[in-house]
Amino acid sequence: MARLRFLTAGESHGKCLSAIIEGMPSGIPLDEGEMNHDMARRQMGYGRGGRMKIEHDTMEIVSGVRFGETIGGPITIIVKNRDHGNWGAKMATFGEPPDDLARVTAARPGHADLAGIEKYDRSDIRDILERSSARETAMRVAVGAVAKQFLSRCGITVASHVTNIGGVSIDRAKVKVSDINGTSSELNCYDKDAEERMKEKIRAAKEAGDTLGGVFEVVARGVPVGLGSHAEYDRRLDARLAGAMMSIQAIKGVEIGDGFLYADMLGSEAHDEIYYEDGRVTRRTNHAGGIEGGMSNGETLVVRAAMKPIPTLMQPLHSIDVATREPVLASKERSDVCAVSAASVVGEAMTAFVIADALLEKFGGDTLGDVLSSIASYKERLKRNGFK
Ligand code: EPS
Repeated sequence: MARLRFLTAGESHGKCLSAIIEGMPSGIPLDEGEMNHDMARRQMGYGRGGRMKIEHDTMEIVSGVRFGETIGGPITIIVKNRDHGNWGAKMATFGEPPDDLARVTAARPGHADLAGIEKYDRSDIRDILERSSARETAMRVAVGAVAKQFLSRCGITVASHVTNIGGVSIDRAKVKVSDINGTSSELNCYDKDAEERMKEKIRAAKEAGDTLGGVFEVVARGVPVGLGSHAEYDRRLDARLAGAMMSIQAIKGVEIGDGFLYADMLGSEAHDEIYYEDGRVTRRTNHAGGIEGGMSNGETLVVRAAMKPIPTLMQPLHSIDVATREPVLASKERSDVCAVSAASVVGEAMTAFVIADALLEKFGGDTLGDVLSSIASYKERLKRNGFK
């Protein structure tokens, strides 16, 4: 069923991060500049920490692509960690730990530290945090960048924006879903007044040694009717999107379309009435966020995700030392105050990957040409029946 898959590997301060994508058709032209633009967008954002000044994340593709085109084999991508140079012996693959190695033993509430060290029976929380770090999201964006290149050839675009940071929300009357087009500001926010207030909130949190979360929204246009399926739980497009979004570090909630707002509505207010006007099937609303019955319905896809505040606090919370069980304050690592704008770029990437997978499931094909001709003949039928 799932035709596309990927794995990522690498520690935050290891030599490099890597990913392998398997199942991409051959013949997809890849624009290196566009893909690296997404890598840079993930690094931006008011409230990011010192690490982003060290790294200049660029994708190095080492397999599956020749002369700028996919060739059908697994695509391997590497992103080097510049900061590894500062960690050397502390992150060595072999040999003894250096004498001055300071083990991390104060678990951070909200992080993978406590459950991870217990599960994997390690004595240094670093063995857990190096992999649980959101640095891994660099590879999600790299994978998503390849998926986006494929989708753009199929007439599908994916963009995002930040709608809330620490309780400061955009004015929905000012920002329409149709405005979200990929141009980004410092916080990837389309309401300039709200963005200023969000920055103020981040500034205050930083001063207090605290952190902030928020909400972002991903919008996908050009998705044809009928991706996913109502027939089985694991073929439902909404389930696949929700799982993919929830897999992003620090995401604790996902909504499709009106999501939790539905709970307050009457059925007569909630559903998008169907019309047939000038030979076309139309809707006047999109409460469903482009998915009905687990399938795309031809409207714009709208997915929202809520991110919790980053668990590394400069004014640390109460915790325990995992070696002694003594009460301690949680460990402090260099970190971000707020990374919601970065998470929005990661959300785009995961959405692009899920749509690319669903597209291949429906249209198959070993080559981009096969996929495009299959889409074209399907769209002929859709057109006859009044769909876009
Ligand atoms: C991140 C890299 C990390 C953190 C952040 C995201 O780098 P470092 O730990 O060296 O500062 O800045 O990760 C976390 C907030 C976390 O809890 O792991 C990145 O590349 O996005």
